[in-house]
Amino acid sequence: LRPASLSRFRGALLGALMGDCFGSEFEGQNSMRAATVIRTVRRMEEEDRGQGTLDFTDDTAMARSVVQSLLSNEEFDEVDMAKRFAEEYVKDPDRGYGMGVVTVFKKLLTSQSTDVFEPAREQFEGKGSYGNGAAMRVVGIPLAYPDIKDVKKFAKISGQLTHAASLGYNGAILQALAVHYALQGVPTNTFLDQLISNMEAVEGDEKSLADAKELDLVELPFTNRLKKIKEFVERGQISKDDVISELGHGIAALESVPTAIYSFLRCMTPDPDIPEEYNSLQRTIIYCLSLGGDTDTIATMAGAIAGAYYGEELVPSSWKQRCEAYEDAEKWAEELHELYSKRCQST
Ligand code: F2R
Ligand code: MG
Ligand code: MG
Ligand code: MG
Repeated sequence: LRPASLSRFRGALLGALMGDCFGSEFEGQNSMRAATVIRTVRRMEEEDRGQGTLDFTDDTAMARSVVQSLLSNEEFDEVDMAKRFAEEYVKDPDRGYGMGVVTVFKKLLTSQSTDVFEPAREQFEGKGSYGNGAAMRVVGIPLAYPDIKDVKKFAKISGQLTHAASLGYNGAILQALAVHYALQGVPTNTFLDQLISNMEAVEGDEKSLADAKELDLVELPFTNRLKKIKEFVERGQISKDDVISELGHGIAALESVPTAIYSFLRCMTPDPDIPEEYNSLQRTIIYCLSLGGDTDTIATMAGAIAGAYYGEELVPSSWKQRCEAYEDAEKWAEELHELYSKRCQST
């Protein structure tokens, strides 16, 4: 296994943080022209340091718990991770958590059961959540595990702590795979082909097939959207309305993870609506914000992928320094890089 550069690790965690902090200002709005987003972004950039920072939301709060759990145990530990999610929620409940997931935290804190997956299974009358909360926080997994089998396995299990529906945890697997391949610098076309072949297998299991059917979705829904992305990338010039209607910009994993991946790929080349003073990583985040809807989450996922691909060189300090606790992201990126490199040597 090839060790990836430290710059890519820092890019991934800082990209995710910037996406969340800048994106949360736009969460729940309609799509808008890039020029409108940029006017607000300029104000956000220009605020004096010391005037306070842009706060991160639940996306980063939970991503931090994933990373801290992986670093302090040097292994995936579901009991420890669940405890961190719940304790972090109690410490700061006003980070904009999903309406449903809060019930999971409360049960984790009071339950006598030793099964940490039980509260998640009870969500939505036993159907489990298909929200994007498992995907939005998963970046630490592909930064801790170089082996793709581990990436898939631990993205799934970490997701199942809150999201028992296959559409929830499969979204986490897809997002983790996207960061994994971005970290390796895999070129555009191979990137999508790899995601498609992996997701075909992931979504081909009994539960994923049954869940898709139950929700009246096409078979292999994530794979299907990845194929749509391929078509969009080949065609070019896709309108925001088409992106939103075909890929989504909502709170469900299926309505947001593919959109984040598309945004990353689309923004590899200049966009006539976004000034060239913004680099590819910034362009990716700005584009996500312009889609409206679940902007913090789509931008945090796209930011993680783009940051892993371009590395820290494209993280402008003017953006980074506006974000709450950016120093933690830098420190933890180094520690994850060490852990990842150690694992590369032992395989
Ligand atoms: N919660 C938000 N945004 C809304 C409010 C933001 C802020 N307070 C404001 O005022 O602007 N954002 C955050 O939530 C998303 C992640 O959610 P997560 O962790 O997946 O939570 P949950 O509750 O499990 O799922 C979210 C919603 O999806 C619907 N849903 C999920 N599974 C369902 C099912 N099986 N059946 C029916 N509905 C289901 C529910 O509406 C859930 O509440 C991120 O955007 C994060 O930023
Ligand atoms: Mg503040
Ligand atoms: Mg959020
Ligand atoms: Mg969100």
